[in-house]
Amino acid sequence: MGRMGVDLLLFLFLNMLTGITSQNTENLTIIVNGSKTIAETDDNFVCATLDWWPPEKCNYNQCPWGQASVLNLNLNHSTLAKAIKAFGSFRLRIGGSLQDQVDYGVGDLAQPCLPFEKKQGGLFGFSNGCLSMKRWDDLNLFFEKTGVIVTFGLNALKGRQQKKKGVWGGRWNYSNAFDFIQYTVSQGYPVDSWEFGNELSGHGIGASVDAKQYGKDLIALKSMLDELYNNSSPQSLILAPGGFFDQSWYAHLLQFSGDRIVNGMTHHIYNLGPGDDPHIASKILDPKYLDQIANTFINLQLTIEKYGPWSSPWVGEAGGAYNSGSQQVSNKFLNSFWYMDQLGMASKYNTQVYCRQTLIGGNYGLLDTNTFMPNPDYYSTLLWHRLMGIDVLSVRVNGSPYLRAYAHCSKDNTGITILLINLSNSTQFNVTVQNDVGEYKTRILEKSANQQEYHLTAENNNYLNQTILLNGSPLELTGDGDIPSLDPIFVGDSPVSVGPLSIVFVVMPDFDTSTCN
Ligand SMILES: *[C@@H]1O[C@H](CO)[C@@H](O)[C@H](O)[C@H]1NC(C)=O
Ligand SMILES: *[C@@H]1O[C@H](CO)[C@@H](O)[C@H](O)[C@H]1NC(C)=O
Ligand SMILES: *[C@@H]1O[C@H](CO)[C@@H](O)[C@H](O)[C@H]1NC(C)=O
Ligand SMILES: *[C@@H]1O[C@H](CO)[C@@H](O)[C@H](O)[C@H]1NC(C)=O
Ligand SMILES: *[C@@H]1O[C@H](CO)[C@@H](O)[C@H](O)[C@H]1NC(C)=O
Ligand SMILES: *[C@@H]1O[C@H](CO)[C@@H](O)[C@H](O)[C@H]1NC(C)=O
Ligand SMILES: *[C@@H]1O[C@H](CO)[C@@H](O)[C@H](O)[C@H]1NC(C)=O
Ligand SMILES: *[C@@H]1O[C@H](CO)[C@@H](O)[C@H](O)[C@H]1NC(C)=O
Ligand SMILES: CC(=O)N[C@H]1CO[C@H](CO)[C@@H](O)[C@@H]1O
Repeated sequence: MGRMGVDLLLFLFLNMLTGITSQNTENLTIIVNGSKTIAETDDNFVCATLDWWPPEKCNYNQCPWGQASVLNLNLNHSTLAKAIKAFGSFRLRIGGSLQDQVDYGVGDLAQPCLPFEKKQGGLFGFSNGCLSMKRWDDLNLFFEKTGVIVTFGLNALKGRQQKKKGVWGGRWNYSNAFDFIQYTVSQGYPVDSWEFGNELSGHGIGASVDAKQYGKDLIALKSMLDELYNNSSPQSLILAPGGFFDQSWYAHLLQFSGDRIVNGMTHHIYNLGPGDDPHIASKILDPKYLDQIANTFINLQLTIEKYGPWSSPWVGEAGGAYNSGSQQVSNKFLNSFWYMDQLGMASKYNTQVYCRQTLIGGNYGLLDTNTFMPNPDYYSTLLWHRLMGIDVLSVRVNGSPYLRAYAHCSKDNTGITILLINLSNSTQFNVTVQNDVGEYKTRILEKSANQQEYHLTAENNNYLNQTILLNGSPLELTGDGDIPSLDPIFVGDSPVSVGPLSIVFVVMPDFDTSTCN
């Protein structure tokens, strides 16, 4: 297509954005403070999980897991590899509810090594399951080929007994974990981080363990890693407890494990309620509702500052709606409003990594469980990964609470990138960006042509569509099955038009800050 064609399309697209709702436009100013970073994330902030649920896992009369388990996912599917490779490097956390029922098929437990089965009275209704070393080899080959950075969640219930309903006691028996990690180290498989346990903190979900015992077991895990890694290979991090934030339990864990044992305090977020909740859509579009979870981020940050400044917060698992997600919302464009807002909010409070439940599996996969096709959240998070750098800047919005804004230094570029989320279904915002130290608008004209915009919208304004549009065109795999390129539009030095129910990334290479290069 010639330059004329592109310009024509751009013209039509902008008219479309502004045309629909020209009757309802508000000017709005956002002020970015570029003089200081307020937080910093890990280089690989974006992360997703691979869970253990077998095909028999069902909720609300649906069984949305198919063959998407660590044990049975088709690692040869070309879309899977392409989708991961598009990130350059991609964090994957292996874990989930059944993690504390996993045996590793090595040493004493090499045979028999069987998958999970439905079991009356079993935790979460399932028996123990086993990860064979053949499957672990296949997974690691796949990780190496696709550029995956691995977090592996260990079974932290091994050796403990149920004392009373839901409460488990006794020491962790690490002998099987020892054999597994020893095998992993001997094969040279790089595990970035070992996470200890899943949802055993506080009152627990299926089971809970006392923070004091948990802390002691983490010290044992640390000395085990010191021994096995033997200073020869780069040592992995320790993450814990991979549960729901409970202030006193988390504080106790840091106190009882002690200095420099836990590198990352992982917590889980399911703030949209159960997957069959009919109000998920209205919760996502309600700025007051979205703000509620900020308290969790703030309190975790304070707890770490006070009791374990050597550690940092991670979101180890977040799926929005729990019990496998919502069939109506989790795989639709609307979910990106929750998800992008979460990434923005989490990074403001120093969260290092944010793992989305799931990469694939359940209703909340970034990829569709059956077809492996990318869902809307796949594309929005790919844009985040490519555009948002690690340094977080503070932003103030002067105007409607329905326009939410986050700013980071750009990744691989000068200046800043702003994420704008318009929760309003009726108002278009014309957004002017100001630098708190001066007028951003005083840039010279030639430079302003560098401003790049990525507008994400839904087909026919239907936010429950599974197709996401970038700058007016649907994002679909190419004829060769590749992830499409994600191209910006250049609109020059005008306010940014943020249409109703849209998500916009704006890259401003000429935004002058003292902190971003
Ligand atoms: C909005 O801003 C434009 C300039 O970008 C200005 O012409 C217009 O008067 C403003 N509208 C309102 C309602 O303030
Ligand atoms: C911007 O950040 C700097 C450094 O923290 C602070 O001194 C200044 O007051 C901030 N400006 C605004 C408008 O918040
Ligand atoms: C995947 O590919 C490998 C070789 O690349 C092959 O050994 C294996 O059987 C394949 N698995 C499936 C499920 O197709
Ligand atoms: C731990 O489990 C192994 C089997 O995996 C068993 O041989 C060993 O006796 C157990 N250790 C303790 C202290 O119970
Ligand atoms: C640790 O490394 C040293 C020197 O590289 C080696 O002699 C020793 O066997 C190693 N120990 C273990 C437990 O691998
Ligand atoms: C906007 O949302 C409100 C409720 O959230 C609804 O009543 C109204 O019909 C919607 N308007 C449009 C134009 O879709
Ligand atoms: C908002 O921006 C659009 C596109 O630049 C423009 O057509 C419209 O007049 C602006 N509205 C206001 C109120 O400034
Ligand atoms: C969703 O979008 C697709 C393709 O863009 C379109 O064909 C379909 O009709 C839309 N579905 C709904 C329910 O709006
Ligand atoms: C001021 C404004 O635009 N309010 C609307 C924001 O969007 C929600 C739903 O998306 C509407 O309910 C409000 O009326």
